[in-house]
Amino acid sequence: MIEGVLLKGYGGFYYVYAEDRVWECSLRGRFRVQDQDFLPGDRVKILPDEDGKATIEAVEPRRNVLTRPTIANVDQALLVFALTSPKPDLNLLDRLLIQVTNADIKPILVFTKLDKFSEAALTEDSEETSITDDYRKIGYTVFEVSNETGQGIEKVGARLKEKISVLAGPSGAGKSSLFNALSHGKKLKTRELSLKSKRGRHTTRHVELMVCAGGLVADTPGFSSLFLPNLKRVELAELFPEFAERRRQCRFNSCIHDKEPNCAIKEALENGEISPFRYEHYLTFLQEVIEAERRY
Ligand SMILES: Nc1nc2c(ncn2[C@@H]2O[C@H](COP(=O)(O)OP(=O)(O)O)[C@@H](O)[C@H]2O)c(=O)[nH]1
Ligand SMILES: [Mg+2]
Ligand SMILES: [Zn+2]
Repeated sequence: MIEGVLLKGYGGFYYVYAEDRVWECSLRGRFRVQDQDFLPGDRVKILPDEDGKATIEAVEPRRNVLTRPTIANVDQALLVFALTSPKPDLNLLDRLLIQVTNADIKPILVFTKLDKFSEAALTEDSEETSITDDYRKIGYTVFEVSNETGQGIEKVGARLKEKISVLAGPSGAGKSSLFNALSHGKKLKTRELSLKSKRGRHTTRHVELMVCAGGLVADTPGFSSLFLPNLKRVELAELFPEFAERRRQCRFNSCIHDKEPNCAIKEALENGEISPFRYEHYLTFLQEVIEAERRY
């Protein structure tokens, strides 16, 4: 038997990546009887037959399950945002960071359109280069790339090897273009191509993992808004790393860094050690968490 990872189920067949190739698999009878569901990302054992196909014989327990898109055993999420056109929606980025971190998935920030951004920075003096520095300072892994020129692509590719990754971010940020720049095989439709084929903007239809830069990657349709996961107010601050590391210097143990006196987070904000936009987003999310608490 060989160990592999399920890429997708389609039309009663299952496609499994194992030993550097994709196997078309059917299910052992007992799985059908048990009505067990399979998800992309499931680690399976397959038994090859004479005609190069195989049957799925066993499934490993899942380490985690991401919803929307539904994928099992996700190692990391590439949060893809354009540096410019469109301007990055940092509220959405911080929301995705909360969601991904709370699901125990490592976030990797990838800012695209570096080529356009560099041009813009030459013509007008822009202050936005500091966004990437802001997130690096907090401790996040941050890459800046151009899917057009290939700048920075190799470094991102090196992070994908032997991992299961998902691409998330708003539509138009360059997720499909990034996937194409990273992979040397199968190409995904980018927005331009999809408009040509008159099929609308939502070209990314079903969930599937694809082989890319020595790892497995799922492209996702763009998120435009996202609800926060079910959190308590103290848990929210824990998901802001730059707050979590200072929170024990707050006067009150139960400090939620809002109106309390002697708050280490507000002091760090005043000293310029915490970015104002991060604190602003924190307060917005805190309000949402408090409102959600009231509803239950
Ligand atoms: N100049 C430039 N354009 C890009 C870059 N990445 C994506 N684009 C363009 O941005 C548009 C949206 O890209 P797409 O990959 O479809 O975004 P998605 O919706 O996130 O999958 C397309 O017109 C791409 O050609 C980049 O790094 N530089
Ligand atoms: Mg796309
Ligand atoms: Zn505090």
